[in-house]
Amino acid sequence: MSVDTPIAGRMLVAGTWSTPRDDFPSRSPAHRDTVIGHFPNATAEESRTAVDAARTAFLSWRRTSRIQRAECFYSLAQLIARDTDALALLMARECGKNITECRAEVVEGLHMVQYVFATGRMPIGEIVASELPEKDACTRRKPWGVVAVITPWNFPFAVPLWMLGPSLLEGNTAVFKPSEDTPAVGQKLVELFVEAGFPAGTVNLLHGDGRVGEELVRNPGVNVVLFTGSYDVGRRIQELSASMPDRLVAAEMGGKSAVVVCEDARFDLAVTAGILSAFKTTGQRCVSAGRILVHESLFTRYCEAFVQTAKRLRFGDPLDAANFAGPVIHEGSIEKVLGYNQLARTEGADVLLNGDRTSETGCYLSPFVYRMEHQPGIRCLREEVFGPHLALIPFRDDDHGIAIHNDTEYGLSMAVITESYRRMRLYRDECDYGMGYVNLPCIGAEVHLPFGGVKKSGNGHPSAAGLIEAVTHKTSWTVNHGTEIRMAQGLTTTIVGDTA
Ligand code: UN1
Repeated sequence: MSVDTPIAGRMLVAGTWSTPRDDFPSRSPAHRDTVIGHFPNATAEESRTAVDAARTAFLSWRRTSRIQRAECFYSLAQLIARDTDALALLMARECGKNITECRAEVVEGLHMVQYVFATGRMPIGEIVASELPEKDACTRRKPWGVVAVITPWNFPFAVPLWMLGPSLLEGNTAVFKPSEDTPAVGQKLVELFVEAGFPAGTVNLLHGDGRVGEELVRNPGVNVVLFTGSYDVGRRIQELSASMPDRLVAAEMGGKSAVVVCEDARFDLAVTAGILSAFKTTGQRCVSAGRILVHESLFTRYCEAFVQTAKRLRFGDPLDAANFAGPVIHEGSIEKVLGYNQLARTEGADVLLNGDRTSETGCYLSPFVYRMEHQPGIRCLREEVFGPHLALIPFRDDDHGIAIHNDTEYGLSMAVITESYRRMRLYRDECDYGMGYVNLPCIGAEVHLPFGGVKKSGNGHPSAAGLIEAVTHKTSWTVNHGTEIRMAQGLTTTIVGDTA
């Protein structure tokens, strides 16, 4: 099929693809007139059927050997490797990320699948001692059941795999709802799961907007909701789930990450780290830096070098590998970013690069860069923008730097640029974050590490390799090899009447 033929959007329930429907289009942010495909918006009935299908499939999938489940991921890895170029191209067209970033994301998804396969033969529990020598005790992990996977457009391939991988390996089944901005990539991923031989009902696909997500979350047949996206939606999911006693929500909800450039920083490294953190993916990673904190002794020089470099960045056609980054995702995002640029001006920003719309046909924005002294309560220094909007903030000493770093309601990722191991340790211990980096950008996590944050950024259930904790519950199992009962803690076994 030519890359220009619009994709017929279908949903997958119990192993059967629905007939295509044209409820909403997926458009390329690079050319709003280019339609990637037409997709159905799942009805309440379709959502219920998908959860029922996952529940039915759970009964047999959880009884399949863990190693057999892992081997399905081996097949999936082969297919992802086979289709890497096509997947990257589809992603670049649908979400506007540069083709080089899309390829890196496919590789990140592949790494997750490889990790899941490789952990299939690893231990899943612990043998622990009992007080009584004739007893053996161990811990085991068991799957919860049905997992709802609700994912964002900015990592439409890797983030679903962070969630689907560990969930399915552990014996759960899933209902997956990709973002309505990237349904084509979501559908392609599910086609690969089917081709890899995952049994009917283990992965079900629903398309649609927030209403479909809400139907899923309201369904008591869903045991776990895995969500990455905005704080408001994550909060709503947690509220809807609060009345369900056995519902677990793992939510990753954005950030206002910072790079801290200390007085002993390697200067060029600090500029590169700042630029990549702020503007890779056009500032649309949840880990993107909205703030660069620079020691006052370097501040003027850093601002100049940063602006000179930022001016040279090319934001353009996602299919041209020579471009640094692409457009933002849609018109709503343009409005939001321009709104924050305006807010920064009214809050007293000293604007160094005046970010603005640069195209009528695509959602292109140039970077907005400003300097500002930190003061409490300044919204543009505290709130997530999710676009090319960056504050350069001077600080006096490490205590001041740490205080500014922590003065936001988010705590996702951070980087400190320093040559001092003492200073590095101070930032490691005093800053609020889930993922910390030294002499690196604050983006670029690898899948075998937990991915999550604190405060408004996450509720303590990190994704990727960290997700095994959320998609299983830990059980204990104790076996008596004696021929009579002896109890722990010296508890007597005498039954009333024995001594009479
Ligand atoms: C996200 O921004 O939503 O750490 C995910 C990174 C990538 C994943 C980002 N591995 O930048």
